[in-house]
Amino acid sequence: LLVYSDLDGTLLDIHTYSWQPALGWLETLKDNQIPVILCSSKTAAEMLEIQSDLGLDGLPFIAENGAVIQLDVRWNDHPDAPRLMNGIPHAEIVSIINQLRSRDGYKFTTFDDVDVRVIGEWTGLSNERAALARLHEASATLIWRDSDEKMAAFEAALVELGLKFVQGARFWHILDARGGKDQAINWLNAQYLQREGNLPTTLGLGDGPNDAPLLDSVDFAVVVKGINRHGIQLKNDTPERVYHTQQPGPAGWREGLDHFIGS
Ligand code: 2M8
Ligand code: MG
Ligand code: MG
Repeated sequence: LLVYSDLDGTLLDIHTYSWQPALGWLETLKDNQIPVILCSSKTAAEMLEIQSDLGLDGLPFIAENGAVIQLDVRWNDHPDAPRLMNGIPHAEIVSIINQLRSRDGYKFTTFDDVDVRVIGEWTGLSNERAALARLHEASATLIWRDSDEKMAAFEAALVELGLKFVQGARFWHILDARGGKDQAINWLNAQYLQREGNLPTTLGLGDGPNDAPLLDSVDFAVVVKGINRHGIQLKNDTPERVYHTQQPGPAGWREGLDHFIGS
């Protein structure tokens, strides 16, 4: 079994970032050598810290919504070790969105427009962690401050340029259309297949619209009750494959594992 999990609002409480209710399962999975592969909007710098907080050091992870893939530490023979970028770098994305903003007057504020203190206010992260949240390698994060109509036009302009616009819990993320949580999962599954000779069953957990590609790419999916009112639309939402939790955040994470693996 391979477990792919979103962080904010899924394994981590959306407000406090605590994972306490999931501790028992994290330990059981570790004891059984079942990899928990974190898959988030966060930067690799943030995820290295969180991976270590959760006792998952050395495992692969997916950062920046799939634009960045960290390899397993044991795969150091891989040409892209320690991590690879799926698409154009952060600086190029920033320059593109700044051009669109000055040409068409869209109103948004990116993580690059503000300092660490403001990011701390927006996210509730400590200054240290907020600084890590700015270290994007292959995506950009912003708060949208314009109409829905303007958003549709902005998104169309991004798509035209080979980028995509992904909704997180509180923010919007822009990355190369070649990257995504789904592409990253498929790429990692192929690595496991190649290195271990068989493809393990996959279980995914997520709470936001940006987790739909994650939840569509796994054998079994847990939709953790989220704060986003638009919810998640899945391609195959049968009760055998998809479990919707009653509880939000890490309590929902535990509930999902109880459901599929047993309490
Ligand atoms: C951002 O990600 C969340 C999760 O989906 C969001 O979009 O609301 C990222 O910028 C990440 O780097 C940061 O740690 C997180 C903090 O809540 O927000
Ligand atoms: Mg989330
Ligand atoms: Mg996320």
